[in-house]
Amino acid sequence: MLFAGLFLILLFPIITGFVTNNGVMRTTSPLFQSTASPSSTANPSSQGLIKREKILKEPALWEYNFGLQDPQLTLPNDIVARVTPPETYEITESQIRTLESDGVLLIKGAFSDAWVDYLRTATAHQVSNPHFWSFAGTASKLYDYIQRNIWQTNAAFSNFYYHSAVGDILRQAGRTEEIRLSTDLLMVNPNKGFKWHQDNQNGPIAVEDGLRFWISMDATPSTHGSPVYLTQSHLNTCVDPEAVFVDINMSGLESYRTSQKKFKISPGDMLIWHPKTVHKIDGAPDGIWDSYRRVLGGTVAKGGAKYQDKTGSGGVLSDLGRHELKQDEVLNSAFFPIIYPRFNEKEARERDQGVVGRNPKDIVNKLGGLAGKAAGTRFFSFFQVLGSGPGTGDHPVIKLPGAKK
Ligand SMILES: O=C(O)CCC(=O)C(=O)O
Repeated sequence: MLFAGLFLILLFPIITGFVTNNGVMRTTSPLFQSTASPSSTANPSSQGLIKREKILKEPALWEYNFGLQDPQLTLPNDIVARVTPPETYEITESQIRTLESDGVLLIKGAFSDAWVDYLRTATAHQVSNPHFWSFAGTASKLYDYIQRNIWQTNAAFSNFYYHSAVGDILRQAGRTEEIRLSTDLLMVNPNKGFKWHQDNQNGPIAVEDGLRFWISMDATPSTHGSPVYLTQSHLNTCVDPEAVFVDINMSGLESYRTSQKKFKISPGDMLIWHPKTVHKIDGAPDGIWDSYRRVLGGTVAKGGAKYQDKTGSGGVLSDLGRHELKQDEVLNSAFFPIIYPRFNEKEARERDQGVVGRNPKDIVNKLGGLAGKAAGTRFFSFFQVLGSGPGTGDHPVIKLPGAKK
């Protein structure tokens, strides 16, 4: 019964997507283009004269792929996959202090054009060959394409973590000697955007052990899509640690809500923030992206982080693998691969062999605890923040056992 319920929940978005977009084929969109021009004011479509068209249409049911994918991309800078040590990139003490005091840091041009092109090509391949694990977010129209733990299924992304300077940047930002990838997300075009929220899909780690990262392959359009943060809001003591959505008019946030940082993003820019920092992404007003906004983001764990079993809470959604870690054990597992000082060959091999991943049994076991009332409500709230809840337009409503509304 429970299995049937969960199965329906997991299938719901795909069924909805299929019915509402019956027969819609993917566009032969120029995803491989090096720079998609942001929606510009000079564009008649953005002035309401021409109906705006999505640059990317959602996949049909039969287009989804399973298992491991490898677009066999050549890495930039003569890097030999699994041989060359990761690159380095120095950030300044002043940047680290900005992160610590403001709760968010923008590093302009952290990744070169070569890396941006690499990520765009990897994304283009992924979107043209959609993976099954993307269907919940993609078919329900939250994003044009979104997939959690993309590094597990697509070798181009794991190679990015193993060989780029991402680990080196994050270890400096976190003042730590080790970085493990806790969870990641490939996010293409956040349709109607994310409302104000804090992050609690950080994988199985404590908030203080996590650092959020966000690497953009595109410029944000001039009219929408900029990330906005409440400066210093990581210091707040009023937002429920389990909350996803945050009402910034709530009592206790007065001193933070008046100081907002809105970032103008260019390709290769990287944002790093504290998981408690309250932030939002304003989507396209009509939910239609006629240019690309491709981002690779996620959470890394600092050295010494201990496994936190989140079974029974919404947090488990970012930890659906069948590993053997138990509460408070050091996070030392191929499911959370080390990327600084350098990748571990055994962990990388286990990824390549498909030992690391998810299967339906893992999901049923781990989501089982969500059948409880309170947890169900929180899980529901996670989908709300993605814009799929009531009052957010035409997105489907996902009902869970125990969810109140
Ligand atoms: O860029 C996005 O689409 C969402 C980013 C975000 O708010 C997050 O990763 O927490």
